Amino acid sequence: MEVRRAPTLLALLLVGLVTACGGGEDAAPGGAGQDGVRLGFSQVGTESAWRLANTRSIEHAATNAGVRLDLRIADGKQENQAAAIREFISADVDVIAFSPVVETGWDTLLQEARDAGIPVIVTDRMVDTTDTSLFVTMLGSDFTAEGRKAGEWLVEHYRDRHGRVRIVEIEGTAGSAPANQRRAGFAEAIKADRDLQVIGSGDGDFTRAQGEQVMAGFLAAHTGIDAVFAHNDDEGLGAVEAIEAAGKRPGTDIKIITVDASRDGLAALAEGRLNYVVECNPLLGSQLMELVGKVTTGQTVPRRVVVDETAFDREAAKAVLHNRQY
Ligand code: GYE
Repeated sequence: MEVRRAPTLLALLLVGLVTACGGGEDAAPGGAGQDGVRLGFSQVGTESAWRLANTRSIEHAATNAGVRLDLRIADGKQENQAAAIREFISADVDVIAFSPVVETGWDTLLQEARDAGIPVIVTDRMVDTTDTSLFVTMLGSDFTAEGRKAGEWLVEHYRDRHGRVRIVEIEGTAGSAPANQRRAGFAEAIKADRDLQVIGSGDGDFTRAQGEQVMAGFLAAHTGIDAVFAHNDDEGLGAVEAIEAAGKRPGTDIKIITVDASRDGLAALAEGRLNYVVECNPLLGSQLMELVGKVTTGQTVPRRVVVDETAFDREAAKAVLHNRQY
């Protein structure tokens, strides 16, 4: 396996070695056409628990399948992804896969890959392109459905309450598919009850630190916030800290809904500091390797592969927490 990484990632890799042991989902055997295939994969960054689990999943699945993985981490910058993808093209890898930081601005690059005859698999986050034949398939979650599930929980929770419900939204990275689509799905669902109103929204960049900062700003600017929709667990956990620092009880005085269902998110839910967590599964490695095998052996693949997901309330979180893989 050819893996080039920035030295700063060493710490993350060590964490990966420690926590990877139970990794059943990545145990798919090789032999499905992937052996020896050279895959260039451009990853978004290291912003969240989800992202670290996703990277680990892809690394393990590549090892198991005998795929020679060239992994590049873009530190949340589109230009780094563009540079990595151009290097993959010059190195003439067999397949390129990437999780685009933001949705737009990929057409030229995808065209360059096509001109070089290298198939591209989009994973996790969708691209917004004028020509969808520029990539062979997209493997990832339905973010709109995730946002909808978050909104539906609020509609249900406040069903018997009359009067305005003040919601603040901590969004994911501006311009990213999960931020755009979770926002849209959520807005669509809360339309069912006119009392539910988003009174503020800010970019939490999918990190705990930024989530905390954005929430502190909301608490300073608004009184009587009832609920928070954070686009991922990390932001939601940052919001928990800001709420506690403001002398309020997260989960009780202010309801919090998040997305991902990482171990930390579910632990906070089990403790009652979060109220509802929508699942977004990062363990995409073995499915990605399967697609890589099919693409390189000329088999047809579906245009879109959607990941199965659920959502958790407090009791459900308690039930799964003990063997959560990420
Ligand atoms: O929800 C967030 C991560 O693209 C689905 O990115 C992914 C999102 C995930 O940083 O935690």
